[in-house]
Amino acid sequence: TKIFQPFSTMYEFDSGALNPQGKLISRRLSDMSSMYQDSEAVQALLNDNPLIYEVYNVEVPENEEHIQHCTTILYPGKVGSEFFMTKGHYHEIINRAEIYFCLKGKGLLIMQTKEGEFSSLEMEPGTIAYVPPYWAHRTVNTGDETFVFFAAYPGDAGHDYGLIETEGFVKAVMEQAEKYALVANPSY
Ligand code: S6P
Ligand code: ZN
Repeated sequence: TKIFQPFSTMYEFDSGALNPQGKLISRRLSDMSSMYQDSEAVQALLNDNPLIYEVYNVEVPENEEHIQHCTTILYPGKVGSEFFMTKGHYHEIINRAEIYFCLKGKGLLIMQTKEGEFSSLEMEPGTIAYVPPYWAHRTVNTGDETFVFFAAYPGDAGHDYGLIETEGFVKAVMEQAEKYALVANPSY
């Protein structure tokens, strides 16, 4: 067996970034334009193509011995009245769980199973959310500042975006009367 060397990473409290930054994933509206409900609002924003979120991913081997860990920085904003959100996914190995720890801002963690069960949890700094095995998960920035959370999950979990890309989540998170509302997604 090859022994892996211990190491640490610094979390930058102001930005939510990691140092060293690891593998950086950036997603703009054009990377997920079909996931928002209001296609006219999408078209109107596509020229600007806003940055919606970034993931700073500590690079460890993608196998069951290891624990993947990363921060997600989800910017505030809306497409029409739908809040900025992550794409959302099932894990490729679907029975792999995950822990989210909110560090900054506020948001909503929405989850669903393939059987159509739906659940949501509010996140604020200090909230530790548990995403159990079999639940797809997406985060939504329901506030007006940057929403940041740390995530840890089994090294071999992988990401399956397919079903979410075609069907979406059971509910969309929209702004209504200066609060958020969970609204049925007609294409689910
Ligand atoms: C990974 C974990 C998060 C997300 C990240 C971006 O299992 O759930 O790190 O990857 O928040 O979301 P998404 O849906 O684009 O991967
Ligand atoms: Zn995940």
